[in-house]
Amino acid sequence: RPKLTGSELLCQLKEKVEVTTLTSDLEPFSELPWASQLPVKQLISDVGPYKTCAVVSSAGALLDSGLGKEMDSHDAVIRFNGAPTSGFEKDVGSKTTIRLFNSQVMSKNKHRFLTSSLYNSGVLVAWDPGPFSSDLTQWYNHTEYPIFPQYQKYKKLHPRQPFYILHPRFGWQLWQLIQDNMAEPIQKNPPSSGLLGTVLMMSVCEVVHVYEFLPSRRKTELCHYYQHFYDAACTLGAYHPLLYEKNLVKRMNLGSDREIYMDGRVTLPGFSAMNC
Ligand code: NCC
Repeated sequence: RPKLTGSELLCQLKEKVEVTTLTSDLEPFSELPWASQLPVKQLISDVGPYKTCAVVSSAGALLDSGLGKEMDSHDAVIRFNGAPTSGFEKDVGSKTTIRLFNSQVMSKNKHRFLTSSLYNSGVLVAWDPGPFSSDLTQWYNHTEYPIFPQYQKYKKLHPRQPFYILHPRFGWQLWQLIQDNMAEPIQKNPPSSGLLGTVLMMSVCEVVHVYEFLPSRRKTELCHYYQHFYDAACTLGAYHPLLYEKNLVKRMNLGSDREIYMDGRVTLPGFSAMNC
């Protein structure tokens, strides 16, 4: 199979991967008493469109980047899991338009999902690894973490805050695209929150800048900019096919290698701005 060029890859992404979220009319949810807590419409029809967007990874290498102002100058900013801005504004900015997190964050006590003010503003988006078949009933009965009970509790506390749940099909479509463009078999786990969020932003923004997903000259084993914890797997991947995700993003980057090296910045076109 011939190796696709960057623009071919981008078009394949636009054609084959759809950012789908759960809506109240979807089975089996439509039959459940709490269905009305789910959004009526898809995230991508409710959110944006934005001109410029920033995707801020949680990598330790963001420390001392001094890129906070640049990140905040975008129309929308997405952050991940429990990544804070308070105390780190100089390096990661302070604007949070969308927060995307995995179901561990909603369930493990240490994250204080129901009470922490971190989650109380902006658009929330959650995901949990579903079965490869993306069968919703099968997933509903065997989620990895209790995403649905936690969702209901949160919605009771904050009924007006927009809160979406990603359809597992989105993650697996993205996984398939990665696999289709790699010479070797990759681990069968969904892509990381960082890549899910990047593709989400490509769906609602004209231009997307991704920060420190591809490691810059500041590359470090420090896992997160907000924690004293060192593990190279945070940057290279263990559970997630992170190395392959990064390979794909490197191939799709419209910016220069120097920008990656100096600032860890990647530039991707939004789907609406692409001619395929
Ligand atoms: O670490 P995590 O991700 O929260 O980071 C968010 C996204 O930033 C990118 N990243 C992060 C660190 C780093 N050194 N390099 C990076 O490129 C990745 O794209 C990553 O997705 C996740 O994807 O949801 C993940 O979540 C954590 C953890 O669950 C949460 O932080 C909550 O504590 C996972 N770690 C563990 O389960 C121990 C991690 O594997 C993936």
